[in-house]
Parts: sequence; C-alpha cells; structure tokens
Amino acid sequence: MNLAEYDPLRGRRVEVLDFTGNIIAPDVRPDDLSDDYLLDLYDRMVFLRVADQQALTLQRAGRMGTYAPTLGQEAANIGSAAVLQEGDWVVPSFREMGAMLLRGVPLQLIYMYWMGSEWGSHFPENVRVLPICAPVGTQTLHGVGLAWAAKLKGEQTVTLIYFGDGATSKGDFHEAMNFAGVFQTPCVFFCQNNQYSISVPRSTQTAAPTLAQKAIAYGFPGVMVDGNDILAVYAATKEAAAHARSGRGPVLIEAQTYRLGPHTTADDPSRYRSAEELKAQEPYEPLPRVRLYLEKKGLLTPAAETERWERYQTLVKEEAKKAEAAIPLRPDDIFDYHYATLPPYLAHQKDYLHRILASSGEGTDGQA
Ligand SMILES: Cc1ncc(C[n+]2csc(CCOP(=O)(O)OP(=O)(O)O)c2C)c(N)n1
Repeated sequence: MNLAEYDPLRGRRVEVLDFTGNIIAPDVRPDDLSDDYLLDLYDRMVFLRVADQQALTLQRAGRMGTYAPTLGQEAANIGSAAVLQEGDWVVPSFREMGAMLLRGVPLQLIYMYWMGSEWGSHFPENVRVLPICAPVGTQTLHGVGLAWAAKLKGEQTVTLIYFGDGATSKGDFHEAMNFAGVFQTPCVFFCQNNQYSISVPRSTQTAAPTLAQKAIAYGFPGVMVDGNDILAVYAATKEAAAHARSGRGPVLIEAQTYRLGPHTTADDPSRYRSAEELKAQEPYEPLPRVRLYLEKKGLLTPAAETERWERYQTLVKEEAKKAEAAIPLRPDDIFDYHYATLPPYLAHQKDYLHRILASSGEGTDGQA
C-alpha cells in the first residue's frame, strides 16, 4: 500500500477486513501476512484478551492495585507490534500489554507492575521495550530520543511509539513530533485513538477533524486506519516502519478504535457515556471479525477455539501466581527509590509507617 493514497485531509482510512470477516481490500492486504500467520496473530489477540480479563479479576479480588484494560484494542496492539524486526524498539504508554507481550515482556512482570512492584519494569536484557509510562505523553519524547540515537549510530532500527488520543493534547507530543520531523528520526508514532481521554471524548480534545492530519504540520505523513481491523493495522504499520527504516523519516498513525472497558479499574464509564453508545460499538470489536474470517477459511474449528481459550486461562493464572510469589512488597519501597537521601518530611513519614507496622505486629519486609 502507498501511504500517500491515504491523505487524512481527504478522510480516507486504511481498511482491509470488515466486521463480518470479509476482505474488502485484497490489494491492501500485506503479502507476508499469510492465513497461517494471521492465525498466530489471532492467537496473540486471544492471549491478550484472557490476560486482560485476568488482570481485572485480580484487581477486583484485591490482588492487584489498579489496571488499565485493553479490551477492544487488541488489533491495534497486536497488528502494530507484529511488524517489528529484531533490534526495533517499543515505547509503550500504559494500554499496550499486547504489544509488550508480543515483543517478549513476560506477563508475570506486567502483572507485577500493576501490583505495585518496581521489579515489574525490570525486563530481560534482550527485550527492547521501555517500561510502562504513566505520565501521559512523556514517552513520545523518550521514543524520539531512542530513534535519534539509532540514527546517529547508523542502526537500521525503528522505534514504535504508542500513546492515546489524549496525549495529542500534551506539549510533549508536539515537541516529539516537531523534533522527529526536523531530524527525520526513524520512528512510527502510533496513536491508539480509543475515543476517550478518561471522561473527555475525542470531539472536545481538539478542533482538528482528525488526529492523523497533525503530522502534516510537522512535515511528515499521517494516516488513519481502522484500529479494530488487524489486517489494516498491520498493513499501515508495516508501510510506516519501512518508510522510517529506509531513512525517509517518521510517520504518524491514527488507529481508530474504541475502549470497551473502563479507563482503569478506578473508573466508572457509565458516568460519561451511555449504554447505547457502548452497545453500538460492540459489533465492531476486533476479535470476532478475525475469527469469522479464519472459520470461513476452515482454519478454526470449535474444538481448537475452546482449547485455545482454556490454554490461556490456565497460563494467565500461573503467571498471576508467579507474580504474587515474586512480591510481597516491602512497604519501604514507597520511600526508597526516589532520593539518595530522604528529605526530612519523608524520613518522618517512613518512621511513622514503621511505628504503625510495629504496633500492628507487621514487619517492614511486608510479612506479618
Ligand atoms: C501528565 C499527566 N497528566 C494527567 C494524567 C492523568 N491521566 C491518566 S490517563 C489520562 C488520559 C489519557 O488518555 P489517552 O492519552 O487518550 O490514553 P488512554 O487512557 O485513552 O489510553 C490522564 C489524563 C497523567 N497520568 N499524566
């Protein structure tokens, strides 16, 4: 596919697979994405869905602090990261568990992160994924820095930088885009436009009709894609990564998706969006259309499908157990990683915590 054919100002977006499982743009479907490979990617989507559900269950049971669900964003997560090659970087925000898993971050570590452990961000040496980034949009700058470094070192690697629609309202995003355009850094800006920045709908975040068109002002291509269509996401990201890798500079992708769950486990979306709105989005969610396509091709049988979901349900429970076993948290962790020397007010609070724990019979190692 040719990025230039998808000028966001003309409103055209990349679409390949419709929600009934039919290919509507065979010419856009990437050559290297065989039906067997699509089955692998579907498998990854199921893994993400089950891991996501398990995280919610853990949080509701008081076994995880908080969590930002990816429900409905599986195609955007998997279809994008699937195009990367060895040596490429992923720079996540906080709703990219699928992309992180695909690039080799163990699920146990992601669970540990959301359980509150600093060690959840301690990835294996060869995994080129930055830690989850909670301060909105700041990772866009880190990502451009990585891409610039790669360019200076003469490496042919690409940095895939994720963020949400809300992040495009941040100064960090605009600084990152400007720098990337000026220095032609080899990166792909991947916006998961899930239509909400917590309770703020996309329509009130910017006066621009699309987010993709923001790239035009910075002098590089922007493209809109059906973010619930894994084939379209793959096609667009593959093209964008090839563009960046060949020294032609960055690309911005606006993957139009929908957050079907709450912003985080601390959020109640019924306070800002109607049940009707949610219901209207459900038919467009990313998993059924891939399943329907694979079923029509005879690549998915009910028995294999049941086995897949059960296998992942067992696996995610095991990962959760491993995560919990790798904790308990030391209460001192709250204080120990920010300053070489604790400021007096924090030293006072730490002392106070120790006295409370001592009086309740608990030690500071997290053990009763
Ligand atoms: C700098 C900063 N400001 C505010 C917040 C609180 N906050 C957390 S998530 C979020 C909305 C992010 O929306 P978006 O970028 O669309 O990503 P999404 O959560 O939809 O994936 C906000 C405002 C924060 N984490 N960091």
